[in-house]
Amino acid sequence: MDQVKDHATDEAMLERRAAIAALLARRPDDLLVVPGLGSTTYDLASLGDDERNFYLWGAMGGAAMIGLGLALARPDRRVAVITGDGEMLMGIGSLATIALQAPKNLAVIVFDNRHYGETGMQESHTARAVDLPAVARGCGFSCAFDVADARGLSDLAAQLTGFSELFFARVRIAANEPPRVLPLRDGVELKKRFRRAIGAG
Ligand SMILES: Cc1ncc(C[n+]2csc(CCOP(=O)(O)OP(=O)(O)O)c2C)c(N)n1
Ligand SMILES: [Mg+2]
Repeated sequence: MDQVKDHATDEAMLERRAAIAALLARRPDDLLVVPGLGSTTYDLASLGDDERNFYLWGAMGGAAMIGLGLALARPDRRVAVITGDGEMLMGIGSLATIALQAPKNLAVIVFDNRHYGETGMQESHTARAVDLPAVARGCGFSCAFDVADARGLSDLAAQLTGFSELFFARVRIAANEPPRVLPLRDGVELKKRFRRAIGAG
């Protein structure tokens, strides 16, 4: 688990749509993705729809725990939660439970733009003090990466193609708002097709 190195530099911030595209460019068949509500859902949808995506339109603070449930229920799959800093902060205690359970098939990735982008770009706690990888480590994650540039992103993308240990990653992204790409909004249908996609429906 040492492929992903910290490469924090002062280079320009990563752009979120380029970041999601790079992360999932070689998405393996078994990878289920749970995006947080709002921007990360739009980011994921910008890559094209996929029934292995469980889009969240609400449940703020719940993305990581939904990922934990999936990872525990389906040890034959890998699960990546890709959420925002505000969403992660709302469910920050989930990191403690996830680290204790430590499913080997779960990745928790936070797109940290230091703002609540979806609701008008109010500053979040990560803009001032909260260091998410440090929080994850403090909760017991043995792997918590800090990704700030293209090299780090490419390491993280490689990691996602076949990880075998729980990890956390914060991806530092620019606080911009690309045009929204809205996937299906019917929660019942989203659940049904996701269950079908993983052979549970
Ligand atoms: C319980 C609850 N509180 C507040 C909101 C409003 N809300 C929706 S998205 C969001 C901010 C999300 O910020 P972040 O996760 O950092 O995503 P970003 O858009 O910055 O990528 C907020 C406050 C909500 N949907 N549910
Ligand atoms: Mg944010």
